[in-house]
Amino acid sequence: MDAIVFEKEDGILWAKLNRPEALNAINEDVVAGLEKLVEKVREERDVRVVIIIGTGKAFCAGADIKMFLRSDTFTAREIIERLGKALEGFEDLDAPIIAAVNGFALGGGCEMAMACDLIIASEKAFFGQPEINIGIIPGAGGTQRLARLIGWKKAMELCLTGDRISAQEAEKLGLVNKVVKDDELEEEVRKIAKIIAEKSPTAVTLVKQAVNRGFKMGLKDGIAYERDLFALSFSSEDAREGMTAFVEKRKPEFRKTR
Ligand code: DAK
Repeated sequence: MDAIVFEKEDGILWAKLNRPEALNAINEDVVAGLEKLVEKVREERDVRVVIIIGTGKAFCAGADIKMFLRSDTFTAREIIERLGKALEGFEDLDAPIIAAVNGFALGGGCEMAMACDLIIASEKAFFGQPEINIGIIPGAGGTQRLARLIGWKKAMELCLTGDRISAQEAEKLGLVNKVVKDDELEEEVRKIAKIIAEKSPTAVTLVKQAVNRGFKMGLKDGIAYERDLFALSFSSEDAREGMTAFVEKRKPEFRKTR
C-alpha cells in the first residue's frame, strides 16, 4: 500500500496519509508521497484544490521516531531535508492546499498542517510540537510558522513544554480556520474546496501568492506586490468574464484548469 493515497474528485485532489498503524508518522515513503503530491499538482493542471487528510486516529504524529533511531545521521538528514523541501514547496504551488486535521497533528504533522493554506480540524484533533520531549527541536517551521501564527510567547510555551492543545484552543489562537464535528470533517472540507474550485483559477493562485509572499514582506512592499498581482488578475480572461457576468446578471464561467 502507498504511504499516501491519491484520489481525484472534480478538480479536488485528496491526499490520504496511509500509515494508520504508526499514526501516519513520516518515514521515507511518506516523504516520497509528499514529493509526488507536489509534482502531481505542478503537472496536473485540472487540480484546483488539494486536501491532505490522515487515516485512522491521527492526521500525522510527526517524523517517524523509529526511523530516526534506525538511520545514521546522514540518511536521517537527507530524508528530513527532503521533507522540509516538500513542505516549502506547498507554498509555491498554484493550487491551495487544505489540511483536514482528523486527529493528532504533532511535531512534523503540525508543521505539515501549518505549511498548508487552510486548516480545518475535527473537534477531536490535537496540535503540538512535542520534539522537546525526545530531546530535539522542531525543524520544519515549528518555531517559526507557529510563532507567526499564534504569537511569540504562546509558540515559545508550546515548543518548550511539548504540551498539546485541543482543536478548540488552536482555533482561538488562530492556528485553525474552523473546527467541525468529527463525522462531518470530510464533508465540510469538501464544501470549502468546492467553493474555491468554482472561482477563477488565476485569481485563486494570485491570492495565494499575494498572501503567502506578501506575509514575508514589510507592509509597504507587500502592498506594492499586491498591486502588481492585482494588475495581472485584471488582465486575465477570467476578469473580463467575471465582470461581464456581473453586468449581465449571470453566473460567470471561469476557466476550468489552472
Ligand atoms: N514515530 C513512530 N511511531 C509512532 C509515532 C512517531 N512519531 N507516533 C506514534 N507512533 C506509533 C507508536 O509507536 C505505536 O506503534 P506500536 O509501538 O504500537 O507499534 C502506534 O504509533 C500508536 O501509537 P501510541 O500507542 O503511542 O498511541 P497513543 O494514542 O497512546 O498516543 C501519541 C498517541 C500521538 C500521543 C503518541 O503516539 C506520541 O506521543 N507520538 C510521538 C509524537 C511525537 O513525539 N512527534 C514528534 C516526532 S519528531 C525537519 C522536519 C521535521 C522534523 C524535524 C526536522 N527538518 C526539515 C529539518 C520533525 C520531527 C518530529 O516530528
